[in-house]
Amino acid sequence: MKTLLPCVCGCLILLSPAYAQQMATTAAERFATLDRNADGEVSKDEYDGTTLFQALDADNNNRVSVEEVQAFLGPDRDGQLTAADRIRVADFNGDGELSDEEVRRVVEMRFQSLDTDHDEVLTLSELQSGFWRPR
Ligand SMILES: [Ca+2]
Ligand SMILES: [Ca+2]
Ligand SMILES: [Ca+2]
Ligand SMILES: [Ca+2]
Repeated sequence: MKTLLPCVCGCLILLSPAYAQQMATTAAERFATLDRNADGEVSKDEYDGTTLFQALDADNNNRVSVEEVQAFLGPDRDGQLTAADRIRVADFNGDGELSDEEVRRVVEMRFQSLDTDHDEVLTLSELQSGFWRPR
């Protein structure tokens, strides 16, 4: 996967110049986990809860923490849910972290609402800005 990163990063910089620089490389790396054919976008086929969970769970302890969501989404931006808020939206059992089951449950309902330009694929910026909206 590492060798594909320059391509992915290049696409992201074109798509989102404003915050591409402050976005951690790790977010792009994790997006690349979802983007299996490395075209810089995540299609419906590529977007599934298990893969997203793996992309989020940076330390592979089978729990997604606030910090891991934060790292994936990048810095909080004005008017958006914080990483902690987003965890709460999906955290059905209220333990403050997400299991793969909780991630999958949310993901199943989410593709359409994340795909804000309705081109049937998700960019990293679509994924980050819409991730776990309350509705
Ligand atoms: Ca793809
Ligand atoms: Ca973890
Ligand atoms: Ca939980
Ligand atoms: Ca789209």
